[in-house]
Amino acid sequence: MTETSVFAVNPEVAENAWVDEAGYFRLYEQSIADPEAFWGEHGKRIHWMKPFTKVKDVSYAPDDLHIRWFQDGTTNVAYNCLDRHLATKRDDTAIIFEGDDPKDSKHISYGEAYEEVCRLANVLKAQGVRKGDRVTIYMPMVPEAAFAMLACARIGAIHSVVFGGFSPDSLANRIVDCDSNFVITADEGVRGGRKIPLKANTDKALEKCPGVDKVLVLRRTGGQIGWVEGRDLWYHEELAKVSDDCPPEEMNAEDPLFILYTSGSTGKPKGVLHTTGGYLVYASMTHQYVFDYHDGDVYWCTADVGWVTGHSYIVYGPLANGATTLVFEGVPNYPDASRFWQVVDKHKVSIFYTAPTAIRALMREGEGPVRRTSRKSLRLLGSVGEPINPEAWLWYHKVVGDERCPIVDTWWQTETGGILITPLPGATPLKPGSATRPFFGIKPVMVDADGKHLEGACEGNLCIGDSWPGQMRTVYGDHERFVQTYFSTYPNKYFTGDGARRDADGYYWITGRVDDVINVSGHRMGTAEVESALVAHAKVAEAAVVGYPHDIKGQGIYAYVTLVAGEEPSDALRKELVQWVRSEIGPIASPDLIQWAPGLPKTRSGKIMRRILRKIAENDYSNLGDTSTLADPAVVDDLIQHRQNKR
Ligand code: 6R9
Repeated sequence: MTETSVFAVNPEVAENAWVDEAGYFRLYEQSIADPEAFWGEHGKRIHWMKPFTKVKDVSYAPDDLHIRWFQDGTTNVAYNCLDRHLATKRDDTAIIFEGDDPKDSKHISYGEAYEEVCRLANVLKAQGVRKGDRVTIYMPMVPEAAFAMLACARIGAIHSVVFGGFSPDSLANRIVDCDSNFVITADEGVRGGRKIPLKANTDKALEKCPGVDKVLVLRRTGGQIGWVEGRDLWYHEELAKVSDDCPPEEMNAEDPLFILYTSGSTGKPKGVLHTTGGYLVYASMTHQYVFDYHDGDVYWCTADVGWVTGHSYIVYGPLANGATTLVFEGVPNYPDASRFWQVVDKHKVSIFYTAPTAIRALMREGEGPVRRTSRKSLRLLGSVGEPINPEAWLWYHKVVGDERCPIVDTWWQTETGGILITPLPGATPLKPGSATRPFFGIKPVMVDADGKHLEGACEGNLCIGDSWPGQMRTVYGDHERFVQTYFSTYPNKYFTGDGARRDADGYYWITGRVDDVINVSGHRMGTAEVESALVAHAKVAEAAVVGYPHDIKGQGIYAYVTLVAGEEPSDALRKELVQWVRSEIGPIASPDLIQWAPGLPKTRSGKIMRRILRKIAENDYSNLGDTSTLADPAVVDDLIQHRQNKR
């Protein structure tokens, strides 16, 4: 890809930011030269009941893999997120709730959140939940989801949040895998005006989970639900029965905080395990620096608490920093495509963090719905979840941010607990499409397929050479899988599974999962690169590219293309797009086949399921694998039909 323009740091932003460019380099060098000293200092940013004396104890050797941070310190995450702020912020807003219905919103102060979490923690205790027990949280995007997480943290129970869009089967598998016997859910969720039958799904899931003996049910809609006497309890009734005094459990830094399931490239989802002290230090520190959070900001991350982004950057990072965090129940296009920006104006949001897939969807609707709103309160924009193509980046910058707001393109993973590669708003000149530079303490290492270290400008597989406090500690119940997945491909390094390019300025450009990289006539090509070129065409709304077996080239390029509303597919347009990609990247990138796709198969978190697209591209429909996690499974049938009939 050709180098795009560089957006210099705005001097005004730099002046008011936690770090400027010189500060970044100084701190980064310190963090790498002496991690013990660096994290020994920054580890103090949270409250410790018993201060740690040991900072880091890590070995990446496959036969002796262990990761320990602040291991002799004790603390409590809920104490850090709530109690600690009461003296100065009891009446300040902790959570702004914006409901699916625009008429439905409220502010919850730190004092109120503290009281409710204490009550909920007492309910859990009264129902027999003990330190170390696993509690499953299957909730809509309401403040009570955050309260549930914090109540677990308060008593030392390990939470496993399951995204409310998952099916009963997926929920059951996750409950069984971690042997959880307590579920917190709601009668129904509401998204985009539609009800989601959370309690009915839970009932169905529990047919397969004999171990679950209690279900706590939040009344969200008042809809009709089934009820199992002796098992099911109303949230509001139980909370009314207990006191609001619940001393926080003293937890060791390395005691588990939560399990979060994430899909691997193979096999069943992995239960990623995060622990207490290091995770909180890292989540809160990245939240402060990456989003340049200051008191008075109104911070909004549009993720769902069912994903890691919701854990670290809706709940734990912001609340540990005493921030005001917005919890949004709805979707970007309900009641209309202006909703995000209406919410920004309504609550004077200053920091806005979302995913490229949402940006592209809104881009498709044109500038009108954005321009209708003011967005004056915004000062910083963020992106996460997948590579953001320069086209979408530029639109986000120009149309949403009125060219005033820096964009932080934050690269990280469920496994990393927090952001690893990212710009800092006051410190990093931006290049659209690049996640730019490593955060403090992060040592990216680029390797080739054989594990040879690559220096300078290069393209290869992205590993991380040393640990950071927010790193996952194991796969719950399957430590061997942890070792195998992340530490065996390239010994003594954490392997991210992502490919990346490092340019001459030391900027990182994530090219996508390594299994998404295709090899065309011996040339390695990031599918994201071709997609980015396609999406840059005015008539293309979205594109997904996969490799497929090709007699001469080894792999050919197969592109699924969704057109902008109102555009008609035609052979002429197909030729035009091939020509377009050739001129954007080069002849080796020209798509061999373009299939018109009215919709793309996406997970509910918005990630394109390339595995399915590869199968369809290969004309192999027999083995599409598990499609149950798709947001809209019907999309697949549609694509197959197009493949067979029209192409
Ligand atoms: C936080 C999150 C992780 C995978 C990761 C990578 C992709 C995330 C990205 C990005 C390019 C970014 N990814 N952020 N790719 N630029 N800014 O999304 O966690 O759901 O575990 O996904 O997402 O491929 O490996 P998770």
